[in-house]
Amino acid sequence: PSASPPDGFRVVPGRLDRATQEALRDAIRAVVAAAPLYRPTMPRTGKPFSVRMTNCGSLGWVSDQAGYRYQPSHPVTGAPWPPIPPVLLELWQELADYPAPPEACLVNFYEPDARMGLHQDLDEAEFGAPVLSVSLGDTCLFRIGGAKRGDPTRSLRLASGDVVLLGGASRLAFHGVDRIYPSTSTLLSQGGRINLTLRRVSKVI
Ligand code: MD3
Ligand code: FE
Repeated sequence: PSASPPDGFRVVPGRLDRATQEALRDAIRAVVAAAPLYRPTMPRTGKPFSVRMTNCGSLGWVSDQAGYRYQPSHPVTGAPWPPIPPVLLELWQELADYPAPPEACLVNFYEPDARMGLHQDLDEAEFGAPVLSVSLGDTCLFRIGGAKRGDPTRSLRLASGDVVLLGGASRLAFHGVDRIYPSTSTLLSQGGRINLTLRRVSKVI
């Protein structure tokens, strides 16, 4: 049986039209030119992620053998992260219902065989802000459960242009990406999936 969605979980299918997706794709290309995708490693084990990542914003999420954290610069180049594209800041203003802008935009790039195991996002100081997710490119199978690892989960497909808001109780829900459906979008010429997550990291005083 499929679980009921946690409170505060909101999916907006097809929120971005094709032209906006193309503009966002091009903006993310520019971000990646300034802050190259890199492959993070797991804390302690050093096992590489199958997802490649980069960030834009004043802070970016990184993972290496020392742990998970937010930092102001790229772990490989040492350069500050590039700014968050204005179209994403506008989307946050419209949908997040939070009185301050996002500080971090994590860019996840999935090749067809990439996955993200079930996890919680706990590295932010502010859990009162939602996470806003934008999917671009190939469709994925996304899974979300409850606040405990063993809680029942529900699976849904996220397609290019879909926006998801994770606020309220859903902010602390376990979630992951079980698979990518190859060749389900023409947005990215080389295929694959991009997920952008906008996050508030520090509390607003
Ligand atoms: C539910 N990314 O970057 S986005 C992540 O598709 C992450 O790349 C996935 O999980 C991806 O941490 C899922 C949707 C999402 C993002 C953040 C959440 C779901 C969430 C935070 C709390 C609960
Ligand atoms: Fe997550």
